[in-house]
Amino acid sequence: MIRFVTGNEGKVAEAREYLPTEVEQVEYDYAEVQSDDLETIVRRGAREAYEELGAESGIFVDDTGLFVEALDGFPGPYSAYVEDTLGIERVWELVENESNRKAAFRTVLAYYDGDDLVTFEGSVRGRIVAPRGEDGFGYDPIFEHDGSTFAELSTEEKNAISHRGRALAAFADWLAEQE
Ligand code: ITT
Ligand code: NA
Repeated sequence: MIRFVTGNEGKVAEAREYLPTEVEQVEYDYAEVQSDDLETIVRRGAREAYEELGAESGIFVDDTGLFVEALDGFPGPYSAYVEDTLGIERVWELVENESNRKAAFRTVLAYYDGDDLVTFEGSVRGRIVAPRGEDGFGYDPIFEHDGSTFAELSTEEKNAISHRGRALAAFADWLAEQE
């Protein structure tokens, strides 16, 4: 069993589909300094959560951002705040009149078991479109890759190509090597 420290159930569903081991969701608010990059946030978060929650199993955290080219990488590390305040419809409106609508999702995971502190990352390129689709979560309805938005894909289909799926694949490989 490993623990996933997150308040985001969409992330947990994706991790459960991918990882070979049991994943327990734990809600704990580790410090996220918004000016920091994803890697710094997760390294610090995994260590802090492990020290706070105890050593019964390894712990991982996931920090993700949507980086829009025409907006110089915004919302990036501010993605959660921007989803809560502006909402994804208004992010689409910010990009609607740009000729360049390219964007990328990037995820960094950090795992800590009291011994190893390891990170895994994944990214995927796509473009920002008007919202479509009912599945997924967060920015999925406005992120299109290969003709479909991520909200038009099943969890399995999204994992096969997504930022988080790639990071989880690297994490799963590493876990398998530890056995
Ligand atoms: P935790 O920090 O508790 O894990 P969070 O939702 O705050 O949950 P992030 O800071 O990593 O997680 O997420 C940044 C934002 O990006 C947030 O609004 C998420 O809903 C969104 N997001 C994360 N992964 C996503 C994905 O795979 N598809 C679409 N949106 C995603
Ligand atoms: Na967060």
